Amino acid sequence: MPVHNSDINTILGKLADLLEIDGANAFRVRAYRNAARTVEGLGRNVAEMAAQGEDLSDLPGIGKDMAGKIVEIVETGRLKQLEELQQRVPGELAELLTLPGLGAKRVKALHDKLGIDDRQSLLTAVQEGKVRELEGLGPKTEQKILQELQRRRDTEMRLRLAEVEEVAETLLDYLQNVRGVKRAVIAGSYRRRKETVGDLDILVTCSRGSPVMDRFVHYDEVDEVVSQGETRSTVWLRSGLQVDLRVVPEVSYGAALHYFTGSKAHNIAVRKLGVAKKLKINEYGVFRGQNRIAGRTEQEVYDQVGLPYIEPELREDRGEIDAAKADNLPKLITLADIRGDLHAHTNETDGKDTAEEMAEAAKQRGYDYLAITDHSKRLTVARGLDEKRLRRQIERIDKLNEKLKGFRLLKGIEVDILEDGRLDLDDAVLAELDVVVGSIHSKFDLPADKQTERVIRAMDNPHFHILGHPSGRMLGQREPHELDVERAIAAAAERGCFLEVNAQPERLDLSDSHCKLAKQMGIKVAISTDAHSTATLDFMRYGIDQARRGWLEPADVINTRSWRELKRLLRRS
Ligand code: DGT
Ligand code: CA
Ligand code: CA
Ligand code: ZN
Repeated sequence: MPVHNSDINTILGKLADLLEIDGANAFRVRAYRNAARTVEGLGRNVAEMAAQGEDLSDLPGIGKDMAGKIVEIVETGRLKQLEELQQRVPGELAELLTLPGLGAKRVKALHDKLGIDDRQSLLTAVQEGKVRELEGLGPKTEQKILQELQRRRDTEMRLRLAEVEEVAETLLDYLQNVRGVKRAVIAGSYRRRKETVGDLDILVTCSRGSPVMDRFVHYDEVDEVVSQGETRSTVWLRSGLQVDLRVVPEVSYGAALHYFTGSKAHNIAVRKLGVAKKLKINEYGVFRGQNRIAGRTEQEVYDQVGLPYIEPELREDRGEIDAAKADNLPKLITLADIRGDLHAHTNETDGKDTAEEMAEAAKQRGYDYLAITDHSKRLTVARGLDEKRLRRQIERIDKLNEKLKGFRLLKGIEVDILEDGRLDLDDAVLAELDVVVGSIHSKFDLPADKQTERVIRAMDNPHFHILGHPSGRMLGQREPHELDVERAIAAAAERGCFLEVNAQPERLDLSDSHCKLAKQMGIKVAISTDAHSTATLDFMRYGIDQARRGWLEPADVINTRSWRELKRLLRRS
């Protein structure tokens, strides 16, 4: 990797910031800043200069010592001194430097005077109005910092649904057991089963005098109480999740549940329908003038605006209101509709359990079939199968099937799609399989047209059935690769192939809106767990959540079929 001047500039600048926070001598700090500026404004590539043996200490403002550091960056792409400093200065403190109005000097002041060492302590200080009192930081800057902190929390601090689930359900259970609590329910994006959750919104109804608020703020996992009131409190949990709890009267329960389930866009659309009927709809109920005419249940709210009940997963204002008006809402798929799983690994490659154990676990889940789809040889880190090993696995599965009663293991592979769109295994062996899942595990960075061509070429192979984890995204970790999903869907439709909804909680790939697009374009999907152990066969329900958000019905999903029907679907003409 060639080192650009801007890389050097960034590293030296960061070093200067951390030194300043760390309380280093002001001259030293300035020396780094000056050197950074010199490099930035040089107009020549410093790495090349160094390679040609030029003495960097000839440059203005750069001494012997500094030249040595620049050479280190040029040669290694890193600076040891910076890395050591990053160990010492709290990482979160350095992050505060990127907030509006906060340079190193001010971050240091925040740290020394107010004990602020991370985003959360800064947020609290801002909310308490302490920050504006520091020199040079007025209410205006404070407001800007607050906005930026909230924006970042909204975008980056979203947790994956599955991570939130355990924490959320344990808390819910705890609240349900508090004296006087009648109902406790989680609303918000969690109830809509969105792939990531910003914060948790819990509603409670209870009898007078119930200590629910008190119990809530004293819950074991609470890290910090942001606010506490009679009907609303907000806390941070140790897991990094913010939770809002609201106590609502029984007569408002349905209206409140509807309101706090959202989405906001859906609420606005429903409220508009109410306005047309001269009704006011809010979290307390449905009102005509001063009279509350509905609000005990969500159904009552929808009744008032003349709509059938709309499932939470659909409440995104993506057409559900019109569909409801036309009595044309999808009858969403449920976990009970699933007859088998079409993507699973064993300990032959990077899975944990044997094919037999996987079969037993799938059987226990009430399935009729499970496809064993281990990796192919290109994926060496997973000890991918070559033709020979795959043939041996095929034989073993044939044997296993002889003794499995009322259940069938399908012979499959998750074959790598090579850079040019060829598949990683011979056609002859692919032809012996029941299910071929093709996936991209390399060259994620091709431009969209190349990546799309690659996928379409793979589908040209007559043995190809299902495109595995189509976009390659990892929630919060890896952006989807550039792929024209619409074209890929169209190509799959033409060729009689299918797309996967990978149910791994960090993948959920296809996304909800791409599920919907696939349905609109008339192609079916497979909802698959990509399980690497018996336990993770349970990820199926996250795939179902995603599919429901994508409007999918049982008929849109191939693994709701019996093996006989599925076999026919997989046959490419
Ligand atoms: P999140 O937390 O970012 O994952 O997403 P939500 O949908 O849970 O959003 P949140 O926690 O800000 O608010 C919960 C629900 O409360 C939201 O889905 C709809 C409702 N809500 C919040 N603010 C407004 C508003 O200004 N107008 C209306 N109509 N509803 C709102
Ligand atoms: Ca929320
Ligand atoms: Ca909230
Ligand atoms: Zn894969």
